[in-house]
Amino acid sequence: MNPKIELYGAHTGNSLRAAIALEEAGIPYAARKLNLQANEQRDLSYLALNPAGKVPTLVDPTSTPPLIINQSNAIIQFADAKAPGRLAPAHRGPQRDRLDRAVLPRLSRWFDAIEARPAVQRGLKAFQDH
Ligand SMILES: N[C@@H](CCC(=O)N[C@@H](CS)C(=O)NCC(=O)O)C(=O)O
Repeated sequence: MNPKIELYGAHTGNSLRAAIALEEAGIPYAARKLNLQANEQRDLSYLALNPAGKVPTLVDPTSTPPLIINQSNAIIQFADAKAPGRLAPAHRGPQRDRLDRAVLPRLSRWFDAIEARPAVQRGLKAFQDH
């Protein structure tokens, strides 16, 4: 089996929007849940992936060398690039330019409008606390 993309996160807005973007893009991933209260984000093994000790972090082992992405906005851009047209219009134009500048970096606001979508519900479950 091919190695899977891993998304390290917790029940936080930044982790959830990264998970939702992967779900919307149809990218298979394994959710690796960190317990922030237990300071798992400060474990040396995690700091090697994200020296700031923050979630989320995406690891794509299918890239050579493996791709490690720390910022939720960058993870959203990664999902958009892997599945053009699923998160935003695929082709450049006024609508796409506006999304790049405004909507993609502010996906948390956008979620209110799309909460009922199955992909969003799956993304929200990825880092559920219980
Ligand atoms: N700009 C970063 C912010 C990441 C961030 O602040 N994550 C918080 C949770 S939302 C975190 O990991 N906090 C744990 C800590 O600071 O120990 C992103 O969008 O990914």
